Amino acid sequence: MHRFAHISDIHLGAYREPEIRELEKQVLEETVKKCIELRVDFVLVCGDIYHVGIPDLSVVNDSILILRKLQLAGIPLYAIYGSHDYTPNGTSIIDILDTAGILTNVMKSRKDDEGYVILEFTTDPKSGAKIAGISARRVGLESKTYEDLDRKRLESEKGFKIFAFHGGIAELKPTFLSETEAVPISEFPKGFDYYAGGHIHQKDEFTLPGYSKIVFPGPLFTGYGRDIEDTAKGVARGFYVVAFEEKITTVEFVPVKGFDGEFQEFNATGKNSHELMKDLSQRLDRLDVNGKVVIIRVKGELSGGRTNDIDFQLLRRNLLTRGALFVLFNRFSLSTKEFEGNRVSGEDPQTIETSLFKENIGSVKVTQSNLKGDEGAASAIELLKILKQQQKSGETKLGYADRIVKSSVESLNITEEFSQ
Ligand SMILES: [Mn+2]
Repeated sequence: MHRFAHISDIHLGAYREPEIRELEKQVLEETVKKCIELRVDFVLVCGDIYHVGIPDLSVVNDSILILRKLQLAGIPLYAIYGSHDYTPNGTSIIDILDTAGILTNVMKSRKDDEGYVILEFTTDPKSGAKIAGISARRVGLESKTYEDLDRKRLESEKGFKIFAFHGGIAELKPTFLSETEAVPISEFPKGFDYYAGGHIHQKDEFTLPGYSKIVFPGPLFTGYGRDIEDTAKGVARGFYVVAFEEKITTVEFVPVKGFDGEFQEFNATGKNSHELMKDLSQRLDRLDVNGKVVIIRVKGELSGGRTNDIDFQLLRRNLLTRGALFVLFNRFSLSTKEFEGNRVSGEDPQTIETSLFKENIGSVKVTQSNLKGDEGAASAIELLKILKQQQKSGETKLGYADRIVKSSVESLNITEEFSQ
């Protein structure tokens, strides 16, 4: 009997706050401990180990200290890139961990003479399981990899086979992701024993004709955006353990508790800022928040007053004084009838960024087709991701500027016209 652990979307470093980072570390520690206790043959992570391609070195150091324990226990760690792990140009942390022997990147691809994408299998020495994987890549490029995939070759391989991927499947997409890119299942090779998914931040298991077991573990801890709300509401987080001999015998979800949460939602519609503040402080005062992560969503349109009238700092301080571990107000969907300039609301910053770009891309005059329409909006998001990168410690101002300019030009695919 063999076993492996299937983990996905850890998003280490997604939060700056030390309290959440500490919880994130504990969850990883607990996960590694469970994998060792369960004596799994290997661990497979299907992308987004880190929240960004070049994370804070303190986050990297902490995680290596923990992941090393797998290595010391003789448990190999296999991984593919997630959409957050890759960097538009240059080396990502996943490459460094691969070089250092902490993990093995199992996406090994090449193109044959006819332009087909050939994927090589990675064979786990102890269990004999064969893993083929497709990492997340830039929007557009990824679907091309699937389109050109030599499926026959993958399908004819004998043995216990796992297909690792990071992305949505068109037929299985949850409604909240209906706008993101997805690949039709027909482009996946058939007949693998297990399809190990990542990217979809919602735990689920599926079976489709020809595709026996498709599993998304969802985020291990809490990811970002709406994930922390779901965790606070009590949605289970964790990973899968799959037992197999020649075929799969069991597929089990192993929960890992991140924190005790409290989620509250307030609708501001019909209230003025003064009334909302009163409502917030009264209801929050009644909550038992001791030792909990408290997430509060405030939405709707105030009938009067400004959103700035709500003293969120004061409300937060009160909750912390009463023992809350961490407090987060999501007020991206709060607006007011009174004029406040060009304010856009949405569920979280990512949604707001995407809809802003999509709304405004039409007003940008460009000749390059990849900078127009939805693809243009995707490029803009890509560019924003690069521009958010901070200067690394030890990096000169000039080096920093150079790196940002180079990555930006490359991400927009305008290298040829600009290279001199
Ligand atoms: Mn993710």
